[in-house]
Amino acid sequence: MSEKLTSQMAIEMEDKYGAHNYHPLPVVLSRGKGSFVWDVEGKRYFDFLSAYSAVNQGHCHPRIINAMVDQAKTLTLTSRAFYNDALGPYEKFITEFFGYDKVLPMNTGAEADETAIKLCRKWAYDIKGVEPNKAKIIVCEGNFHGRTTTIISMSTDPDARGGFGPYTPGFEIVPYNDLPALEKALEDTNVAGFLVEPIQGEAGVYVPGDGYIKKAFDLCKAKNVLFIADEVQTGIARTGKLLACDHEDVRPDIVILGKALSGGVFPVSAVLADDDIMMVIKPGQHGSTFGGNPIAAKVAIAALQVIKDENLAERAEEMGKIFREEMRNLKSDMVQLVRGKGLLNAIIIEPKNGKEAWDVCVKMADNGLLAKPTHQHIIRFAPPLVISEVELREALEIIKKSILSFE
Ligand code: IF1
Repeated sequence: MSEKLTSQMAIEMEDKYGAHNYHPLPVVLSRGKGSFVWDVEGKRYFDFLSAYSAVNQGHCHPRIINAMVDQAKTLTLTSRAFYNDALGPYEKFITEFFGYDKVLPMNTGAEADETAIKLCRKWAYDIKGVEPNKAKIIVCEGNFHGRTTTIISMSTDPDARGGFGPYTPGFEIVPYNDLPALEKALEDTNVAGFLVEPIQGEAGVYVPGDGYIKKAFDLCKAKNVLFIADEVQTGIARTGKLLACDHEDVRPDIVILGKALSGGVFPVSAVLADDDIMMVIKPGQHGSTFGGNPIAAKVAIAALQVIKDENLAERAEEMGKIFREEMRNLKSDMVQLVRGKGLLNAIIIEPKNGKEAWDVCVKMADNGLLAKPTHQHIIRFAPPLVISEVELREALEIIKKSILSFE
């Protein structure tokens, strides 16, 4: 009946009927398995974006998909007006998994960040004793926490925030990886929290200096300020530990999770905290229709169980070392710098003969590997953590060959 959809047709349809809020690489994907995705013409690619680290467990992981399908056939949504028999067991599981008293379930990363902001402010008024409407949250230059109006209010990226004002007040911006600036900002007694990405993703996989997270945490503790870690992108084994904060043995007061909490199956996010913080939110003060739905509960348990059973944090650590070593050995003056932790890595591209990071990504796509430039000169490399060493070495050959083709 209908003719088969080609890549060209799919691109034209998105262009015509969809809002132009993205500029994708011209690849139309229709199937995924493990470290690979296939386009509508059947061409196979290594996925080195993993949906921005949502697909840490690999595409269509059978245990996660089965958990979803089984629950989808049984009960999908009750709302939180009633109890359901999946949420309680999930809450017990995830709080024990990460070692916190309580969880507040949401859907997207941005919603979980919003939840953490509200929680922090409420804690400031109810517990810390900040005067009404005076609470401040310190955030970092170059941050990325999502797309809501409040979250873009604390962004320093002109694309993310420009033209969307008026902005939500109550945020103070300090440079990332700058302890003296943080210490100074913390002198204000109205400061309630410090919200930080342990590695800045959108900023270009910007890894702070050793000890930054630990010292920032200690500075916050000295001032009775909540240390809030946005682990939406860095969490769930991506950087070689369950949480990126684990690298410095920091236990944040509030942890924000999203993306890989569902293995990229559908939106599941969460905020973790202990009772002295979480219990400031009372019935009716926060929530979401879909947050904590039975499918999400089952999917998240399966997704976390896979992380543990397949030792994905350890794999990320080992494979990441190979990736960085191999890339640092590449003799190309187009590669200025290689940085990252675990399997969250980036290379800084020095343009050559007018060829930039975007051109390298297009070339890699031609050669069967997908990655995305960020900030014009940075390419992020974040394959699913299930990638085998053989697959990784094959992928590295594609990356090297693509870069060297511009020499
Ligand atoms: C897009 C970036 C990655 C995040 C952190 C919260 C959220 C994100 C640390 C919000 C989301 C995404 C969203 C995605 C692109 C992407 C991204 F390049 F923009 F920065 F991953 F690197 N905290 N990050 O990274 O989560 O509401 O999207 O579920 O297209 O905007 P969300």
